[in-house]
Amino acid sequence: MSDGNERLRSEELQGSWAMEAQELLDGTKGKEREEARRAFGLEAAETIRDRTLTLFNRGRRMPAGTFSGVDFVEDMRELGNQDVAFIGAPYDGGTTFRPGTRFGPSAMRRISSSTGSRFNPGMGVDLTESLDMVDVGDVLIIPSNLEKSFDQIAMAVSYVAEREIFPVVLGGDHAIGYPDVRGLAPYIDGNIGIIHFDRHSDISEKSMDERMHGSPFFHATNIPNAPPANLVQIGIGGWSGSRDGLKIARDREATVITVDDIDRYGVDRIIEYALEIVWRNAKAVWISFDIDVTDPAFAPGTGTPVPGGLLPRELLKMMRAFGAEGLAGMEVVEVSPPYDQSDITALLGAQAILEVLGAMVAGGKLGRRVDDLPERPY
Ligand SMILES: [Mn+2]
Repeated sequence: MSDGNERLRSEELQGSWAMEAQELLDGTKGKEREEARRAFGLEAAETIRDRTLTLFNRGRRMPAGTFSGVDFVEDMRELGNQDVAFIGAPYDGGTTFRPGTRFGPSAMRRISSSTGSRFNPGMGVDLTESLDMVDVGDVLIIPSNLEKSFDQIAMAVSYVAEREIFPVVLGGDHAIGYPDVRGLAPYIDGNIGIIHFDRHSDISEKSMDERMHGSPFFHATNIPNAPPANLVQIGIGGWSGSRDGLKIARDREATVITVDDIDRYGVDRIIEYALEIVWRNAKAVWISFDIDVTDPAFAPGTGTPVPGGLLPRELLKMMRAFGAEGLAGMEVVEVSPPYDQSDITALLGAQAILEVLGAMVAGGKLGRRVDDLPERPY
């Protein structure tokens, strides 16, 4: 014990003791846990140099719950035979304005957690009866590296699609729209059509020298079986983020539907028109739902809000209509809890997913439908 006058020696520091102790504390339990973590999470994409990192995040900052309270698949080698897999992609390094969507997956999981049934009176569907749904947790994201994160996300979506399981990706900013389609495309035997809900056109080649959240559909529609002729953008408008995009959409002959178009022609005619284009010579359809297509009064929790967007009832009706025709997967992006109020944005994102799944069941496109229901009034 130093009396305060002698010179302090290193062996008298707790830090020195801790450095010695650390080695002895590294016991068999830790090693076993590490081995299991690496096996359960699968091998990371090739571009990840640190091979101790896995494809799915196992063991580092795990989500507190699962989407809609479904079972969590810890060992990804066991995935197979399920109908639906919820995949978190908590990446927000593609954000050009206000960040925070890395917390989107956990907010949608928390607000949707439920131990009860998932019955919808309008559809006559109970999702828990009709679908085998699991949550596979989060893709292991590299927060500072967009391209490595793309490789991880695309590989994770491929892993699910390869097993013929319907992927539901919980974003994340809209940059993930590109790797999501890239991961799905090899498993579609023909062209993929894309329904893209957004206030922004998100089809610029780059912003700030990178493939940021304003670029997913430039790169997605460069994929040979995801042609821009089958891209339908719904809800475009406002005063930000669409000038360059409209030029590219014109050059590529994509379809752009504004909020005024929906006002003028009505939701039903827009649905009919969008379905005709998205399915033309296509084998499958993907929904990319940017929550900011919604009026910020109903969805304030997003990085780049634009007043005057769609109303939840319009939006959910469209989701049901596209779901009923069958889909190959969907993503919900740009839910940003730091700007949310009472979780209403996360709740809308979660409900859009449930509406799509329910409509797919009711339409006989996914899972097991009850066929002897009474005749519907309309
Ligand atoms: Mn947007």
